[in-house]
Amino acid sequence: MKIGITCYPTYGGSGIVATELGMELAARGHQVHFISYAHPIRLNPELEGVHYHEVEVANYPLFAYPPYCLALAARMAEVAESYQLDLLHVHYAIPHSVSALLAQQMTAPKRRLPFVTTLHGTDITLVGAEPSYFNITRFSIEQSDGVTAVSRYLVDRTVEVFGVNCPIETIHNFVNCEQYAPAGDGARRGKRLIHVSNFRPVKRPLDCIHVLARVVKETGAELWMVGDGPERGHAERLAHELGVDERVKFLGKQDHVERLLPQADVLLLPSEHEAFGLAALEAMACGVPPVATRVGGVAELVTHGVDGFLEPVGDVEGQAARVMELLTDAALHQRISNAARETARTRFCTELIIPRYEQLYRRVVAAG
Ligand code: GMT
Repeated sequence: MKIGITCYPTYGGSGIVATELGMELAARGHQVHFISYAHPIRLNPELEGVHYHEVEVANYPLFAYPPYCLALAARMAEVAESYQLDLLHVHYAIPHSVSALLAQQMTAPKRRLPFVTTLHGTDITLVGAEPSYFNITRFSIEQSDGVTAVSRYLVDRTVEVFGVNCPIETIHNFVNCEQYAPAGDGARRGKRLIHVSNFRPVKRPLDCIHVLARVVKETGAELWMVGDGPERGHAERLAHELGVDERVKFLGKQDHVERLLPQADVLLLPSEHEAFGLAALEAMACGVPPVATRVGGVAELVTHGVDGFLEPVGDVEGQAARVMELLTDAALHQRISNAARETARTRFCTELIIPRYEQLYRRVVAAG
């Protein structure tokens, strides 16, 4: 098939899922066209079957806000016609599904251009629920030819918040278990915690510093903070205030987290909301147990006490207690690590999830 994919190209779960999906589809023989304002960070441009089309947003003094949504729609329609696309697949509803709807109408006289919208989380739980975006988000979801969400939780939230009555299919996030794998020698790595996020307040990165401060004395642990965003400065200051700055390394944005994760012992995911928790899945595939919060769709991935631990939001004492257990009890760590890898391999690997998208594409195209 010839598939157009649109996503946010920067660091963020939805863009990562869209990019990995596109590359997996190309590896299966599909022709994939990424349409966005910048080259998606994880996209390997050398891959056979992968194309990238940049959206240029012309500015003018009259525009207080350059109309990206329109430029994107026009580019989608142009690429669809030039490359005879079978469908568009947009990730994150706002504004991508609205642009796809416009592109569909622009191309309608010549060709049918169905589009699939994948909901990722904050497009529903935070941004989409804002009064100024509410109606258009609901409208563009209902107008989509296929809608998926990354967890059952997010399906329920979408129905609850927006009252949409179109079918929404749960297709969980996935991980390439060959690329994301435990360190070769199987040896314990030491006492290293890792946090991977875009450092937005919803991720509560400061909680990671509080957790480290509670375990550092007994364990001598260190913490790798991977990513960047608005909370980074606060996290750095807090590490200094709590006297653990020497034990925290801020690595900034990283393109190859699959090389960092296997070097850690525990992943910290203390988020306030999480529709799925891709960072936890990637860690689990590497055999790194997650200590996460019991929010949103995380429990669809992590089974408490089996392949990771789930604690309440903001309960840094509880999270620190779990980290202590994992860092001081080698048998427990090994058991949870093995189970985490097994969960990733048997429930969320690419071989299981990508065919679900292919089936949906075939259905949506055949519906015409
Ligand atoms: O908030 C983020 O972490 C980024 C956001 C995004 O859309 O870029 O992530 C969401 O999508 C990820 C991929 O599907 C999910 O794993 C995350 O749980 C979800 N984030 C939230 O719901 C906060």
